[in-house]
Amino acid sequence: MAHSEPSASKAVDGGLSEEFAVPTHAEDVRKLMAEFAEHHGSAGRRVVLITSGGTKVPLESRTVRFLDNFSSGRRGASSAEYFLDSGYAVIFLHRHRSLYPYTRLYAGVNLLDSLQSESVKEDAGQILVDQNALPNIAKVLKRYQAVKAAGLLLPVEFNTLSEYLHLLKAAAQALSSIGSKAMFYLAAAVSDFYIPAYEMPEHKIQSSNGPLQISMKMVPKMLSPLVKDWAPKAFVISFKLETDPSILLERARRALETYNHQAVVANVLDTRRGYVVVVTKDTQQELVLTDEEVQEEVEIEDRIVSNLTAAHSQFMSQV
Ligand code: 9Z3
Repeated sequence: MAHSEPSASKAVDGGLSEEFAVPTHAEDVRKLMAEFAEHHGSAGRRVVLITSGGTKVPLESRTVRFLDNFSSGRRGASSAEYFLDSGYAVIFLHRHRSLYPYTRLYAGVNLLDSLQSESVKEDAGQILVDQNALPNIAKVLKRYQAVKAAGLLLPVEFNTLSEYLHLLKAAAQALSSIGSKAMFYLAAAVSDFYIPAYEMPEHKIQSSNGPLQISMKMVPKMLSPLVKDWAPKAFVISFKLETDPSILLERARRALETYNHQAVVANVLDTRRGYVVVVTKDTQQELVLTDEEVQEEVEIEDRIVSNLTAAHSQFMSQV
């Protein structure tokens, strides 16, 4: 046992700072995000915080083993591109090495296989790109460079659940200054369970001690303080992932009732690329891609983002 058990009194954040050590860079990142939000907000731009990728939960303090939540990061990364296309500035809070906007389009490609140096002098500073290996590269590069030059994308990385939770809190505080211009698009796959520091063994768990039994605590639900205290004017969207379709909508509705935010995007693991339901208090909208659209490489994130940006406009006009 590494630390003593924290006191029973819990802060408004469900005990976040008591149970999870604050990352050393959290305050610097908060300032960066606040400057980004103020800069874009004062230019009349909306800002979306996208969370993307899965959280990692360590089983040992000097971590050899950990539990991971599944998410490739594709939904977050592709949505970031559609939000940028719609004029939003984007804070991209993502799991280290999960898919990233624009580069995600070449995720399966070995870069060295798509470059040619034949007939090019080594020191000439020029290299040929194989257009078959990197299709549309010039177009994608232009979009990426335009976004970068305009400072419209702020990437922030997390690895562990603890980093994710603290950086989400920092982001929410940073975005509170722009009120209803802020959107939270919480697509990251976040663990429901963790082992508190005071129950975690310091060293690698030994298999010589026999089969492993672990008991995990419930992760505090950050959506509650986010909606109530940290960014009460923002437009907040959470995602609900299930593997059993029969319970999906009931769970999505329950999340809306519990946290009182604006919408839940409900999806089932196997069908998430072609079917989601956007659930709000009064509506339930299915977004579906036809086989033809899948063939044409239409992405469902395009539909999700159009749906939510329109709802965000309506939300802003009502406050
Ligand atoms: C999602 O449901 C995302 O749509 C996916 C995207 C993780 C399925 P990929 O990254 O997949 O494109 O491979 N994210 C939310 C998952 C989650 O942990 N939700 C919590 C829950 O369902 C509530 S916030 O309880």
